Parts: sequence; C-alpha cells; structure tokens
Amino acid sequence: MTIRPILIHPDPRLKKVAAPVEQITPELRQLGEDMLETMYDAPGIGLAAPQVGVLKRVIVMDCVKDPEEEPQPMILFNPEITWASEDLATYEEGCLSIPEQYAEITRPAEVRARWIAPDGSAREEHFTGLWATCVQHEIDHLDGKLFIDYLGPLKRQMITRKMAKLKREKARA
Ligand code: K1U
Ligand code: ZN
Repeated sequence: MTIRPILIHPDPRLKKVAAPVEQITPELRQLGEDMLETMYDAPGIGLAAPQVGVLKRVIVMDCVKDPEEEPQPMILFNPEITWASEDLATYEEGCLSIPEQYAEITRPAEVRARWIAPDGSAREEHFTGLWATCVQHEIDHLDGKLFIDYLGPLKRQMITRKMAKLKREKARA
C-alpha cells in the first residue's frame, strides 16, 4: 500500500466533476486501499479520489474515532445519495485539502447512500451522525465541491488566500 500526496486547495483538479467507475479493476481496488492508508496517515475520517489527483468516483471513510473501538474502513465506488432527511445537523467540518481550517456546515442529518463495494456487489446503507456528514462531504468532492463553497464569499476568499500563501511557502521550502 502507498501513501499518496493529498492536493491542497486551490487546485483545478479539486473543482472538476469526477467520472463514474465503469468496472472495478485491481488498479481501482489498489487505489481504494492506498486512499485508506493515506486517510489514516493524515489522519482523517474520509478521503475522495480527486484529493489524490484521480478524477474517478471513489471515496473512503472510517468515522470510528475512538482507538478502543474496532475500525470500520469503507471503500465506496460510484456512491450516490438516494434519500436525505429534512432534519438538518451542523458539524464543524475540516478538509484534508484545506489544512487547519474549520467551519460549521449544515447538511441533512441522515442520508441513505448506495454504492458498489470492492467485490462488485451493490450496497445501500442509512447513515447518521458523523457518518452522514462525512459521506455528504466526500460525495461533494466528487462533484468538485468543497465545504468552503457553503460559506459566504468573504470567508471563502479569506481561506482560499491563506491556502494559496501556504502552498507558495511550501513550494519555496
Ligand atoms: O475529505 C476530507 O478532506 C477528509 C475530512 C472529512 C470530514 C471531516 C469532518 C467532517 C466531514 C468530513 C477529514 O477527515 S478532516 C480531519 C478530521 O476530521 C479528523 C482528523 C483526525 C481525527 C478525527 C477527525
Ligand atoms: Zn474534504
């Protein structure tokens, strides 16, 4: 397994709509495994393929934060929201492509999502709590949307400028 570099906003690849996966090949299964390793290493609770520069509809998640609990790694191909609750929930979200920036984002509190598992089987599950927030955040990445796109233009611009500066400093180092 390989830890892949995570793209930092602003990057045009983070604004593109990712293409559906046509067939689950060994390379795509490897991508999923690499993404999980990259996510755990970061550390984070989710990661979408565009964040590692691959414009395919693949996400990974594990929202079990307690180290005493059994990890629940998930690899989802072509994930789609099939139902969203009218109830909303607000979480302080972060993003591995926007390091050290956090904002309260309101989304449906519960969702159902369907996807294809690495073994090719079709899955559908009801997500609540942090899992519901995370699956929506990751599917947004596949549609070229970042959590800062839910903020007002001033806050979004401020964060984008900070990130551009951070990238310039990193490039010089
Ligand atoms: O997609 C990403 O950029 C990953 C992101 C997912 C996410 C976080 C919060 C709400 C919704 C989606 C992260 O994992 S940011 C890091 C993070 O949340 C975390 C890091 C260490 C321990 C626990 C959480
Ligand atoms: Zn993110």
